[in-house]
Amino acid sequence: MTTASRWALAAVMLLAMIGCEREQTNQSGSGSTTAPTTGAAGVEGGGSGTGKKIVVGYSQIGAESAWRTANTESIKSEAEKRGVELRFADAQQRQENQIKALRSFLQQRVDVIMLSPVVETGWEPVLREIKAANIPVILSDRRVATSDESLYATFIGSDFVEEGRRAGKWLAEKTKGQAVIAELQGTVGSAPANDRKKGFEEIISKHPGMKIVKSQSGDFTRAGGKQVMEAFLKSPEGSSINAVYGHNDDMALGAIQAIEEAGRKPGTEIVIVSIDGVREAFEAMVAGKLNCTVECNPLIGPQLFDAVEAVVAGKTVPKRITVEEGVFDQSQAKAALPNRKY
Ligand code: GZL
Repeated sequence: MTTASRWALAAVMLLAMIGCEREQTNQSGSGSTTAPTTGAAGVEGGGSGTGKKIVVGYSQIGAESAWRTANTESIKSEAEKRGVELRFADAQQRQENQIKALRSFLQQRVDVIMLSPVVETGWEPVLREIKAANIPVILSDRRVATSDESLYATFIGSDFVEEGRRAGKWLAEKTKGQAVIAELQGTVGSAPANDRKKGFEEIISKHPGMKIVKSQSGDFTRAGGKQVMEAFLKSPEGSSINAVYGHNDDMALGAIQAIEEAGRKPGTEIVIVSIDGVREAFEAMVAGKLNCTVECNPLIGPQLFDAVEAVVAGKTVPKRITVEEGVFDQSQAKAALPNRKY
């Protein structure tokens, strides 16, 4: 074998060894069970411009309400439409499951992490770990309580305080400022529950004739709303209740069942206002059992993935992106129902 061919063979063997080494680093480094990802946007020669799929790790709260189901559908369908690999984790409304999922996405070196935080507090440690790994975080639907805005790229979701104000204004007008109110709160510690309570109370505090006599969490579920309303109706204040404020439609629909089972008339004897604007709320308004729903738009998939693509491309996005929404009562329900998208 000539000297030249020996050198050529050595070069080929050296290149083969380097190739194997890189493959092992990718697989052990990323801890990924699938093909190595691009890692944080632009790292490891991946990221935009290489034709590789963007990989998003998404921690969703659960499937507690019709709103959440529509929100998940909007996000999954938009990821599919844009060719983004969405790694989806359902937390069943438990923060510890969300934190576990976030750490797993960190290990997988996804390009972007998306989070709908079930409660406001307890996120800073894990968000700091993610920031240290230079993986952008997008908050979807609900915010986290932190003074360090560098822990996330943007928060896309509704203004829950305004939703609470709208519910309070509608009820004040409907009852001419005279209402004995039962309040069905959302998940304890969640941004929508905290803020919807705050906005509603801001308005009814202006009306001495409006008073919340019972208030408890139904955890945003229909079963929870029914159970809590049953207890309210059996309480000493039960017979005086003539209005219900539900932090979401699912709990209000459960309360309607409880009111009917107690032999009272939802929508007339007891006026009911809630938030979300899901299809079944419109059907209940057409049936005269629900009086008003304040819209909270779950269809934010397009806005979320606009933000994903922007951060992967290294662009800055506004820290806060809000969602357009309205208020619907029985007078508009029948006409609006055919056009409802969730
Ligand atoms: C609001 C969302 C709330 C909905 C509920 O953006 O977080 O959680 O109002 C859902 O229906 O469970």
